[in-house]
This record gives sequence, structure tokens and C-alpha cells, in this order.
Amino acid sequence: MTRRDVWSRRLSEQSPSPTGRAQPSRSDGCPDVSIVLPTFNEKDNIVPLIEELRSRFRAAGHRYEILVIDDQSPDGTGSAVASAFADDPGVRVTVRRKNPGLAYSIREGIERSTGAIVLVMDSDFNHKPADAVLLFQVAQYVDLVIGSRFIVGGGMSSLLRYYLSYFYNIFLRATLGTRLDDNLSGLFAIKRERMFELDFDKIFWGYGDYFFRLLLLSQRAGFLHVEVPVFYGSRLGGESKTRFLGIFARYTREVFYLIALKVLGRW
Ligand SMILES: Nc1nc2c(ncn2[C@@H]2O[C@H](COP(=O)(O)OP(=O)(O)OP(=O)(O)O)[C@@H](O)[C@H]2O)c(=O)[nH]1
Ligand SMILES: [Mg+2]
Repeated sequence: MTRRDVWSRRLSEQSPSPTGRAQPSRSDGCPDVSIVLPTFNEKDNIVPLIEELRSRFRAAGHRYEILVIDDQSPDGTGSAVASAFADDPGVRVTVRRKNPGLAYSIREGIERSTGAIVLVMDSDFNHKPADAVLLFQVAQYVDLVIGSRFIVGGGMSSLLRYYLSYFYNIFLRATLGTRLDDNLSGLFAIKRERMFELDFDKIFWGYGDYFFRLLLLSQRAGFLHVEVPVFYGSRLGGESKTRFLGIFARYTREVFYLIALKVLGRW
């Protein structure tokens, strides 16, 4: 049995209805979870992903809302979702017209969310719907749950990317002083009311670098974090938006910028 299975089993044994804790009651009309899915040209992935998320969250008895935040994808991702889920008020699409970008889209999804827990994940099956349910359930007990590739039980289908990210995370921990193993995860679940304690302007810009800023600020605010092992698969269809060299250069610039701000007492 893997460590992830142990987590799942413990949760289902201890709390047959995890949404009963620290959640708005079912009569308040709010969903248990808001799932934020940023998309850019994910037409081949987004419909099957939402279908699987819906069936897993329904089967576990959790009320969901799914917020697709699309940056006017030329492949028609937004309209594919709108027509496939026209009969489900729990699935909503926002097509953004200004300030395109991953981090801005995630911010918009969080701002539009109404659930007690907000869960953010990629829209291409890199992150598994089963892991999303597990992270949501663990988030009943802590403030921020991170899907981690770098703790026992976690991993990635691409070994090259795994090791590049692994060593880069050592650099991030050493320079920024985060206490977590995966500082570049895009899969996390957070208590919504705690998320709104943080200054969004200090977190959400750029690409995956928003995540280490979120970790730093939430660590400073005393959030209780926990990492849960997850295994990233390959994207189902479509093309990657990540340009590795450019992105690592960008992240490194950002790290030194944050260090400089910290030294000057401005962050
Ligand atoms: N709204 C929005 N979403 C974006 C943007 N860039 C990337 N995304 C989404 O962010 C997620 C991560 O992007 P990916 O291209 O999958 O990057 P990756 O996971 O590093 O790379 P692969 O999965 O290997 O292709 C996906 O759901 C993308 O659709 C953007 O500019 N705007
Ligand atoms: Mg991806």
C-alpha cells in the first residue's frame, strides 16, 4: 500500500463525511469545493477532465463548482466547455479579455470562487482527478495542502523534468527559506477564508512562480501546510505552454528580486 493510499484510507475511516467539518452547512447554498481550472488551448482535455472531476466529487458526496478560466483560447476551449456543460450550473466558464497569463487567471478563479475550499489544478490531466479529491479532503484539517512530487510516494512521468524540478526546488528552499519540498506545484487546495487573508497583489503574476510567493506569504502568516504525494502524468492532448529555459530564467530572476526586496524590508 502506498503512502497516498494510507492517507486516503485514514481519511475515509476517520471522517466518512469530511465536508461535515469546518464547512458551511449544506443549507447555506455554497459548494464544498471550488475547482479552478486555468486553460489555454485545452479543448482536447477540458471536457473529459471536468466529466471525471464531477463524477469523482459527486461519488464522494461533495458539492462542487468548477470554474474554467480561459484566456480566449483560439482552439475554442471556452465554447467547448459552455456547450458540453450547458445543463450544469456547477460548471462555469470565464473568458478573460485582459492581462492574459496563468497566475492572473488563477487569481481570477479564486476571486470568483464561493466554496469553503479552493482547489487549483492543471487542465490537461497532468494532475489526476483522484488526487484532487484527496487534497480537498485533507484540506478539511489544514490551511493549505500541496500536491508534492518530491516526497515519498510522489513523482513525475518525465524523469528529466522530475530531476530538473527536484534540483531547482533545492535551490528554492535554500534561497527563499521555504520549508516545503515542492515549491512549484500547480496542484493545491486552500481554505478560502485563509487565502483571502493574503495580499493577492504580492502573489499573482507571472507563471508558476506565483506558487512560491504563495508559499512564502502563507508561511509567514502562520498557515498550517501539509504536502500529499502526487504523481504527475503526461498531458492527455494538446501542447505544452511551458518553455523551460525561459521559465527557469524567469523564476531565478524572481528569486533574486524577492531576496533583494526582503533585504530592503519591502516584502
Ligand atoms: N488561463 C490561462 N491558462 C494557462 C496559460 N498558460 C498555461 N495555462 C494553463 O496552465 C496549465 C499548465 O500549463 P501546461 O502547458 O500544461 O504546462 P506544464 O504542465 O508545465 O507542461 P505540460 O503539461 O507538460 O504540457 C494548463 O492547464 C494550461 O492550459 C495562460 O496564459 N492562461
Ligand atoms: Mg500541464
